[in-house]
Amino acid sequence: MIKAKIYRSSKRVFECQIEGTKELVSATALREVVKRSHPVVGDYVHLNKNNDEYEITEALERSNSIFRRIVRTNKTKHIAANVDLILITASVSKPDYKPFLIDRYLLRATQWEIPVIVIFNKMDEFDNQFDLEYEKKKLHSLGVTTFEVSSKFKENETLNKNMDELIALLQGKTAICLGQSGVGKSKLISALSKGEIELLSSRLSKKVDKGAHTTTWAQVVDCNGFEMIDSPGIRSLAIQDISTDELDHLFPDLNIHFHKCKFNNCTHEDHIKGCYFNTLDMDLLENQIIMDRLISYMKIKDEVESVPEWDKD
Ligand SMILES: Nc1nc2c(ncn2[C@@H]2O[C@H](COP(=O)(O)OP(=O)(O)OP(=O)(O)O)[C@@H](O)[C@H]2O)c(=O)[nH]1
Ligand SMILES: [Mg+2]
Ligand SMILES: [Zn+2]
Repeated sequence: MIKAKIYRSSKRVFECQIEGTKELVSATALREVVKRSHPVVGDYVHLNKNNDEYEITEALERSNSIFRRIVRTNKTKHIAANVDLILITASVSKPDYKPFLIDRYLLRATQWEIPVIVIFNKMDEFDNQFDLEYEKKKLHSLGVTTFEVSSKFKENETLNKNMDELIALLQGKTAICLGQSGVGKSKLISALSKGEIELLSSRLSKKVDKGAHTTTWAQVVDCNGFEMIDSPGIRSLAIQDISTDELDHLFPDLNIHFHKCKFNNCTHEDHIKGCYFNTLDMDLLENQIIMDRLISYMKIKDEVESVPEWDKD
């Protein structure tokens, strides 16, 4: 029996790296394994070799996974397994930096119970398009580490040093890049591999400054000392699979304040009497951060509540 890890997947044929080697082999999963385990990239599997053909006889239990619950069918769709760290990847130029999107990814990371850091990519193009220092403080206050890098240009000493620090942090881990199409996830992984791997990346569409959805499938990339999972830019980050109660727990920084409102069904809107958030001194940076997060929370809550309860699970 051979132990291996799935690097790429399709319906029944999987590209696997044999443990302890750099050898990649193609293996077909037994029908019952597909049915039972729905193997995905990052899964550990057992292989059997039959006349030069490999077959996956078993998928091992996952430590965690990146998943989505599909409301309509009440099924969970797994995208990648056994992930040590999520790199929420954002661009500081084009596509525009969107704090609201970051909050959505943070919420998911909390739901998946996977540690997260935020990468500000394309720093070579940063021209104060937004208040980066404020965004960093906000993330740091949530306990999230940030890195400013350029995946394209190698002339800037500070940015190179940041990339090296990121590489040092990644040693021994399996990490996944998540973020909008066009922010440079594939380019970042190529840079992290120090030129060992060149992943397909492509220019933004000129008209709309949006990504081209270049990466279509998740895959694991061996970066010598750590592994990176490239993933497609997620088109929809709909939040409809989450219940209102669950949502409060996915904003732990706000959840510690909710009980301070006078009424426990407080909607936290501007004019509401007895709302703790309306008493905050907005001259203080920490309170500005709380209010910013509250706005994200309320937007998401609106979305969550727009799904009828009967359609949720
Ligand atoms: N100037 C600059 N351009 C970058 C940087 N990183 C990526 N790019 C460019 O941004 C474009 C998109 O990069 P990709 O790596 O394809 O982006 P992606 O996030 O993988 O996109 P999808 O696969 O569509 O989800 C390409 O033209 C890259 O060359 C960077 O640090 N600086
Ligand atoms: Mg890509
Ligand atoms: Zn309130």
